[in-house]
Amino acid sequence: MEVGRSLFEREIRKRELRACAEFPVRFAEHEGVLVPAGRIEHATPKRVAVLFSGGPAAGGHNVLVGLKQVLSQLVGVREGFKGLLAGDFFEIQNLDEIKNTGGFDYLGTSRVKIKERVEETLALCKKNHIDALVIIGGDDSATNAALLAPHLQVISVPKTMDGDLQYGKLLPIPFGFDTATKVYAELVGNILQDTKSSLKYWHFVKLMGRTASHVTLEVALQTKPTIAIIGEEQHRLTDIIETIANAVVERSKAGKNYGVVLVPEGLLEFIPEMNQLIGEIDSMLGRHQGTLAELGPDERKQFITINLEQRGLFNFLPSYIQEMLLADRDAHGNLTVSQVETERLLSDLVAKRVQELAPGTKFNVNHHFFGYEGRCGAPSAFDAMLGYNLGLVAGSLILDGRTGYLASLTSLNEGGKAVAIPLSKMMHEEEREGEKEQVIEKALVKLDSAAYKFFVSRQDVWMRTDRFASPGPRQLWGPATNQLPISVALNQGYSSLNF
Ligand code: FBP
Repeated sequence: MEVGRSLFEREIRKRELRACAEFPVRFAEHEGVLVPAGRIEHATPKRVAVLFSGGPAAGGHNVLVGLKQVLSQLVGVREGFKGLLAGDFFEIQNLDEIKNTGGFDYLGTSRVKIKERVEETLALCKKNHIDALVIIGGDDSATNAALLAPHLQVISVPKTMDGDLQYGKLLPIPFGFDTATKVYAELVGNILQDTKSSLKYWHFVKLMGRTASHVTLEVALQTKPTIAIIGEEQHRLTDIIETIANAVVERSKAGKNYGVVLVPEGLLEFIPEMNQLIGEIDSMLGRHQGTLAELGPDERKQFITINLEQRGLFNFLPSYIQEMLLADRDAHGNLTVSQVETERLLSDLVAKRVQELAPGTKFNVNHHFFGYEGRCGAPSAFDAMLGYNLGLVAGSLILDGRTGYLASLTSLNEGGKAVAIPLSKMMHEEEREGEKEQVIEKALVKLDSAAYKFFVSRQDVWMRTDRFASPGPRQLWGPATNQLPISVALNQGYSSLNF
């Protein structure tokens, strides 16, 4: 174990991306994006605070290591914005122990929206003599960074295992996605091996990823399952059920009473009628918080659902789904999709439909949810290096006096280039909880993207013939170590899968 770890560290040091080794640099504006153009001459030492925000993602600890290398005074904030608002700061000293480790436990994290608490946040930073803040988080956290940036020096570092913080060529992928998808691809690959050995089960696997289906698409590209559903296709529930049920019947006729279906965690919100239903419930929960707090479960259900336009759909859904739809939302007002048993809903409805289409068809089902085990895995070589180098870039931007930028690495197949994207460029208007807000856009799977088109071109063959692939565990040395996520390489137009 020890030998493995030090070998890995040596490999990482060797691979410090060239562009980052040249930091600190001065930046010049170029079409709204900053590109490196020289060295910082007189950087003033600063007291810089750093926090994690949102769900953990592999590679986060290495961001801290990179930052510490560039900045002399680094202050950790415990539990993200929650800790910041409680003034929970500590001086970061030696980070050797957390190099190349998964999780966010060194600092902790939380989900807090600071829209209404900007003044308070600034006052706490001032009180604790913080000159600058580095926010490591996803789209909501980058929105928090954009709100603070005009008043305090702030740099955002893109993280999320969901892969939904992307910005064309300038931000190919945040850290955390590669590790999570490699962990899931190993697990799905194992199930594929099992099902083609035992020949008797259909496995419905829900894969984490709050909204976008990037994770499911990537895992599908790595494992070639029987069926993978991509939420962004926005099919109606009945159409999804019909597709899977037809596949079950067709395969059964060919003697294959087994298969694997990948289900993205965020699927329900993409199904138009479900989206409307969830929206109606969200609005009831938002408008009647006070009243609802005083009601028992049955009265609450009655109160929320009595006037719903989609009441018929609500009543049609099994109670385990109804309960989750009525549950309290997370800090950002989101349905907690990781707790909704979408995989079970689909298999229950498919089971019914299969018996209507071809009575007596064998359909034995297993359910799985691969979520938390992927987002905190020890980082893949890619995420270890991405995290570390993002830390160097963010620290250099701070020293260069920049505020309101998101640190990024582009041209990942050519040694990597450090860039900084103005957060203001990434903002757009969206309706959130009934109000128009400026937020960082969530990047969804584009149906005209190279990765999606590649998947579509293979989908039918994967359904009919078993092309199952089992990539095995992620590698820290050897040829497979350098593999980029396939969807990223395809979408960026890279000619090889290597970074
Ligand atoms: P973010 O990276 O956007 O914070 O989300 C990561 C994530 O793992 C989602 O995939 C998942 O739906 C959610 O967090 C689960 O959140 P929680 O930790 O609150 O259960």
